[in-house]
Amino acid sequence: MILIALGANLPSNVGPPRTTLEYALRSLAQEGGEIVARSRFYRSLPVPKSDQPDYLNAVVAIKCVLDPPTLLGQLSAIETHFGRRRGEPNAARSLDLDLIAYDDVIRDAAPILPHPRMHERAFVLLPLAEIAPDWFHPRLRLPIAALIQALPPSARADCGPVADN
Ligand code: PH2
Ligand code: MG
Ligand code: MG
Repeated sequence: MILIALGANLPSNVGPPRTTLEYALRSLAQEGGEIVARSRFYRSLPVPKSDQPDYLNAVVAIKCVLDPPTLLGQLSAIETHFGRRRGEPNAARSLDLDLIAYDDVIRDAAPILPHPRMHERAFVLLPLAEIAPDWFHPRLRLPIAALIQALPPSARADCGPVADN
């Protein structure tokens, strides 16, 4: 299973975050990433806390024949297509597509796999648990339920599904 996390908290050249995420998924499918599952869309407070707009986040599982570096390049090209500008780390963005995990691959060169911060992020773990409740972190050797348990309670409170899914 290949897992991609989507996020946006600024409008893009096609519209508000919800529209951008839906278009980005369409692009991903057209570029050979067959989407096999999509979580609901979640609204989350920016991490770290800031006065940025709230994020819209989701996680999808795809099937794809590209190797991790090639897939990462394709995700980055889709971000650029939807007007993503590279700024400071954690700057507000119109589209973020992160490669979270690629089967059980553990990689120490870019793209680091699983994504090095995914296990600290409610906005990745909660949607991921929806589509892959049995997922197991191959490096930490922990199931997703344990990763969610380990989140601070506030992190879980700051992230929930939107009403209109
Ligand atoms: N992405 C970040 C930094 N902070 N916070 C939330 N809630 N959602 C994100 O997708 C996110 C973030 C860097 O990619
Ligand atoms: Mg990110
Ligand atoms: Mg990113």
